[in-house]
Amino acid sequence: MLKRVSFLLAAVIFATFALTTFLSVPAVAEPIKLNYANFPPAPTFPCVQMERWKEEVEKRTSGKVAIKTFPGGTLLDAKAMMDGVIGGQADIGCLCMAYQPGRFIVTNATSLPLDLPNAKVASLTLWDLYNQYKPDEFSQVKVLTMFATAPSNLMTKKPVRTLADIKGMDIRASGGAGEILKAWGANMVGMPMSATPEALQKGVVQGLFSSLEVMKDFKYAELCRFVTMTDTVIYPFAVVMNMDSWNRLPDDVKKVMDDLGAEQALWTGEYMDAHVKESMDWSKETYNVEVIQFSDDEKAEWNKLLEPMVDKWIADATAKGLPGEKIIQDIKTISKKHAE
Ligand code: DTR
Repeated sequence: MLKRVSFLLAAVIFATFALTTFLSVPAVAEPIKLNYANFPPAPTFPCVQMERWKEEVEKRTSGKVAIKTFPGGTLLDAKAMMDGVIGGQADIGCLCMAYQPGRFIVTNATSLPLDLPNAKVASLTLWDLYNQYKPDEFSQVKVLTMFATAPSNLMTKKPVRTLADIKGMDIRASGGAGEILKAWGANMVGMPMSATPEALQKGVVQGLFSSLEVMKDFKYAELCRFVTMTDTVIYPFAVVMNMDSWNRLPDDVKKVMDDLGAEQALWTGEYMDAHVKESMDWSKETYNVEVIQFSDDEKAEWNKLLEPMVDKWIADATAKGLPGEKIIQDIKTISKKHAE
């Protein structure tokens, strides 16, 4: 009897040992949770790229990281983005650098009239430029990626065919591109994209100046039945991360994010270029939007008015101790390389 009890006891001890040692499932670690803030509504391109990045990071880290996204300014709005991320209100934030021309001088040089041909070339150029200069204004954050819009065009309620048509017209832009509208004689009304639908609805502005994917994504085609192709400047964006949140990440997660930097710039540029085409097809089909193309002479007149802008930027940047001339030259060289 005693023998049987001790045998049973030994069997139980052995089974427990075997279960815990060989069969035990390692405790499932809680995923690292990160908040990602964005300012425009969910269907727009900054948020589409955000969802793509989230999915890729979660997939490539095998669920080690869980990212919660906040589109539509629900966590941080356009103007609070950079400081909100520095201060830790969000772990990650997407910002339009062109909204703060004086804060991001080097990277905003890409939004000068330098003929960057499309979002893909502009995004790759911007990412290279950032990595070459690593400007001080980013020293408090980890930069995860950068990308740019397609070139900007005019979307208006009334047709703009000549410089006389745009004179005095209230048109919305933001940041450095506002100077372009002023140079053409428009009355520039400055506001971020997120405030524009209401301004158009209420008639505060008669049109806007931006890349054309917004005709569909914000349904501007409903109100703006005319598009004038100026193919002017791109807008540069950055995705930045709070430095403490970055430093807390394990090395393998950091590597996944680092490896995604250039890839995400390319993905977003290509997405944007394709989406502009889709948006314009939709606008023409749904609202019969007219696309106005300049003659060569008309285009030359419009471009001439922008010529002083680059020289002025170089002078201002140089006065602030930056190699203004070299930055412009580098943008031209890098973009030419990517365009080829
Ligand atoms: N062109 C800039 C930036 C921009 C272009 N498309 C979107 C969509 C959502 C937010 C910002 C932007 C602008 O006009 O603000």
